[in-house]
Amino acid sequence: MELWYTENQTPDLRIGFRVKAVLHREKSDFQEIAVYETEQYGRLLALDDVVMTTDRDEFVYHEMMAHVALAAHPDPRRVLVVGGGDGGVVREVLKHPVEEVHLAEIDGRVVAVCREYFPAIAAGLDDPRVKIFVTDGIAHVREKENLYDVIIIDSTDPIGPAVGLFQEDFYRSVHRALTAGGLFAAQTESPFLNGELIRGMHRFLRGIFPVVRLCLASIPTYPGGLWTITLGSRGPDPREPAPGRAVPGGTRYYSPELHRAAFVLPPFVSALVEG
Ligand code: SPD
Repeated sequence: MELWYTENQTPDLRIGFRVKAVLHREKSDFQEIAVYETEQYGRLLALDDVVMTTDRDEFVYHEMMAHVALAAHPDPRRVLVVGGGDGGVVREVLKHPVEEVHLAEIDGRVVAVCREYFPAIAAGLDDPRVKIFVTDGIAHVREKENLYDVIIIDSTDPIGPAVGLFQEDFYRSVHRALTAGGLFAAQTESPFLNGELIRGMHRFLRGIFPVVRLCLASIPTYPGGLWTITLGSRGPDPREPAPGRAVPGGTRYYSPELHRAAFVLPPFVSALVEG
């Protein structure tokens, strides 16, 4: 009998993956964590039945979440990743000459499961520059002031414990936790399915950060296939890599040309973030 993993992306839309094997399933204190071996995308991590990452398309999301913000900063030394317990964003951040990377992940079981089933994604977690805090990212950020050059918010969808990561109060804390020329990047969902969320976030972000931008990446296993990353800056405009910044080689989606191109928005997306 064929086995399928199906994500209900909206009440009217599903995406299905033919499954070779269910490798892991557990209920942690926060969510259901599952790992499937799929035919099309290799290993797939699902949290509460929502696709977080897959072996075959993870590079797009993790490279864009990390490199756009890092390359836009002239000298990023201390970086915070909120969420992102799989380690994919941390792995990419470590390709820059950073001094310290803090990971604030609420669910320590996600880190443990990903170390076991996604060793290539979790590869950076044992780097001596990385410090893992198993804690609520919102509280972690609230307690910090003028500490991080870059903050990357690699959250789950805006349901359950992640709701606060899409709210104004949290971004006021992000602003405070950043250094004077610092910037953040946050995953902000699909322009096809979450337009009003994106519009609302950009409205309040413009009241907090002098520069707010949106860029796009193509992620086939996320709802709608086209994904948004929102950046807010206290200093540089993230649409360009900072002058003279060397960009890490060996990336498969990100390049300096792609960096600039990712900010060219189709009119239906610019309409979400203007006014
Ligand atoms: N709809 C899924 C959005 C998930 C974004 N975060 C994924 C975590 C991968 N590091």
